[in-house]
Amino acid sequence: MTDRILIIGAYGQIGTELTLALKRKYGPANVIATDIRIPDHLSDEDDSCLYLDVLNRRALDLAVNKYQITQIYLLAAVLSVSGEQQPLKAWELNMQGLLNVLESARENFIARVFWPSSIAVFGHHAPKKPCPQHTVLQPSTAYGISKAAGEDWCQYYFHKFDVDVRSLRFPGLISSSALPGGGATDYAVDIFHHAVRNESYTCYLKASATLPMMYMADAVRAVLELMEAPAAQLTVHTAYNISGMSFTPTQLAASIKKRIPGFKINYKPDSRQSIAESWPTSIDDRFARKDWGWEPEYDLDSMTDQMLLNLRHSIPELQV
Ligand code: AKB
Repeated sequence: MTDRILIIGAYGQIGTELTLALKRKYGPANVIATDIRIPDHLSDEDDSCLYLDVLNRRALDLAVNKYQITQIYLLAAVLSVSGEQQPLKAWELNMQGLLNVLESARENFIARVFWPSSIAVFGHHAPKKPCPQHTVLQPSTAYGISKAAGEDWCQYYFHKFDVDVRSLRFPGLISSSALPGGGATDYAVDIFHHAVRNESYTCYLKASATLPMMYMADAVRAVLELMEAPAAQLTVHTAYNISGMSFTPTQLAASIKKRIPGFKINYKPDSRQSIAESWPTSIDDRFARKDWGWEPEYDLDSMTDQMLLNLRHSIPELQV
């Protein structure tokens, strides 16, 4: 039977690139991209998108049945910084959205579900460097609380109801296609948008704030590889730690300066620094490597090259 894919939150930071990758893999006709915000201009490869609010359980079930869905990718979420402004909204969307998808998957015999977790599940009491797969989770943010609870629900639905739900604890994701929305790691994308315009950048984290990060091409490949892995090989049913690279704002700025010598950064840490301080600085991803062969391709310098190249091609005012 052909897989039929439902993506919820198709035009967010992960969805923008993952939707295209899934359309390439399964064929555009087999991928139903949905969001609550439909972009004005869609690319040729990406010419259809439906409105779907994951909090509307009936609409979700209707879509699952109408399009004979076999896999659901739930990407809609409120991230760490936005979640601190509206903690209950973060809890409602992140938690009720996941529960709606898990219930729909259970009732409609969906073959596989993907749901992203985050390094935000770790708090001050988890080891910082590297942070192991199995450790204490005492998240510092509403977003982290919803992701940690969500992981437990995924594991519960797996054991109790045989729902094959798979998850990754993403670090900060860096992409040239979509702007991040409201996370503590957003600086690592914003900085490139300033650099390609020859503008200096004021960083809201301390110069020395090391965080785990990943280039989006690696993140998308990780999702595809995890979702293809034979079920019998998977030993983690909460969410897998995965690692890409770790760097400080100073190291990222130095990598940009090697390519744009005039680039300047200054620092004005704000409340986002305390969120960053509660997260690990590097991630031990040995379970992902062993169970389904995870290996990142991009390091700091190759990611910087790719980001600058892509942004110079995609920002209209840089084309003159
Ligand atoms: C955020 O900063 O909130 C996210 C994350 C690490 O999950 N990028």
